[in-house]
Amino acid sequence: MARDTARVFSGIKPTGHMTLGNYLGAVRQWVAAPDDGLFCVVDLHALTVEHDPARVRRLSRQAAALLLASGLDPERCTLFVQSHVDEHTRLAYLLECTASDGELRRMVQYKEKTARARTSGEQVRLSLLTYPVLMAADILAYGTDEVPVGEDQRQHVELTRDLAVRFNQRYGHTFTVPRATLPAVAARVMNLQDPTSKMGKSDDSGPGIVYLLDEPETVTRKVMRAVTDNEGGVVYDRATRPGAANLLDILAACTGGDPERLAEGYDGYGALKRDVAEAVVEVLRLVRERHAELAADPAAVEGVLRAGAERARGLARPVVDRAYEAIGLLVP
Ligand code: AQP
Repeated sequence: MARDTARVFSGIKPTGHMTLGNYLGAVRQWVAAPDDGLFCVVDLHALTVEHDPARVRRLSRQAAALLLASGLDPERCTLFVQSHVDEHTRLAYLLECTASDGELRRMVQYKEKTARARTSGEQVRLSLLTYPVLMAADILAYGTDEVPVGEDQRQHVELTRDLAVRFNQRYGHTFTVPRATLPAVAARVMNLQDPTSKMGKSDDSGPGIVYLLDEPETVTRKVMRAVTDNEGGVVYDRATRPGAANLLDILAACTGGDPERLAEGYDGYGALKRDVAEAVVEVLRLVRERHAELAADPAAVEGVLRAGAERARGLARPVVDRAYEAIGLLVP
């Protein structure tokens, strides 16, 4: 039966504490999505790099609580943990039989992370190469139309589209072809200490990253120490003045303004940083308050995840069964 609103799916990896980048780039779009969206703590993706099992478990619970605290309403959407729904890995294999080795080796994240791992002498897990295919399965299993993500995930959603189209051409129409939706501003929030690098939750550089649960004083300290430049005035130019542009993007995302227009209101960085700090503290205040309530009731969060997984299984199963049949397997 045709749906009258877009089906939305997206996920977050429990690889670190959730950041302002996750919130402004992705989670806020999830909260604003039409009813019936599916949002997932993609725990299997966290196993693609060196990990501590106890930490992944802890961060998975925390991510679920933070998504609820950010405003996801379990009455209006489905929130679940990826590893609770077997259909994702079931479908991933079929998509591995659809993808080529070359296209996965071209993924920017794979190239960057393997280069980093090799420099530090770490082994590169095979799953680091194949995980974009699992991500494609996450998305395609639900007949997803829209995938709200930050800029860094755009390439993986493009791969998902390519795989859906290829599968449909080879085996008959099976998958909806999804598209990435990015926020108008703050699609790539940069590290405050290194505004040419993304603010990533698995990075070690604490002072450059604002975490959702940072205390207001910590947020203010990090913003006030943000790296900018020595040029005069405040101008929005991502290429030549990335530090200022990042602060203006954050301010625009928090207040609903336009970064170029906002720049016109400042002569120097002191006042800009003060306003950014205040705006971020205000946006995060409610999230921190709600999180404190949810953290005191872990059983409620687990109940949401249990119900979410059951609903997700029911939605994914027929789609994945159709794919099994289409590719030539006997469905029991
Ligand atoms: N800095 C960011 N700005 C805007 N959006 C961002 N996202 C992540 N960082 C930013 C978006 O948040 C969603 C979930 O992100 P993720 O869990 O896939 O990745 P991460 O937070 O970037 O975590 P890692 O472990 O540090 O990831 P890697 O090393 O892969 O970059 C996504 O929609 C993402 O776009």
